Amino acid sequence: MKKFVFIIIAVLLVAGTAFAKDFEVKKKAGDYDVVVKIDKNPPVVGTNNVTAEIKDAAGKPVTDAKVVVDYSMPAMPGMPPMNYKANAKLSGEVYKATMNLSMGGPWNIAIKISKGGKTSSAKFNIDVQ
Ligand SMILES: [Cu+2]
Repeated sequence: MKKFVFIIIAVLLVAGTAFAKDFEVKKKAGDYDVVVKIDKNPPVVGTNNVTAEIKDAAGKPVTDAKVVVDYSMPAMPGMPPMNYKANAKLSGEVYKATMNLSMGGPWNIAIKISKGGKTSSAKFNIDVQ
């Protein structure tokens, strides 16, 4: 019985850690590999901190690009489309930005990476709670 209780607690701890993990998505943006993390999982109404790790085709971190987080919600009945931009700042080898999501529901995210006159985007969707 004691052993059984121990196993249950262990399972709950592992599950709790899994839920506490950042939202993470890996995407291609042109030749870049981008790993995006959001500190809320699922993302929430209000402040969400985003980090983007960008690597070039050779696997080298890209630290000299201009990175913008574009987040938008399509039009809904009685609500016009919403579109916001946040400039990301380099911190070490990752880019950081803050999104302020004004309502729950589906949002489209585009991480726009500009370098050498060329812009590539990593796009994905989130379901905001
Ligand atoms: Cu809406």
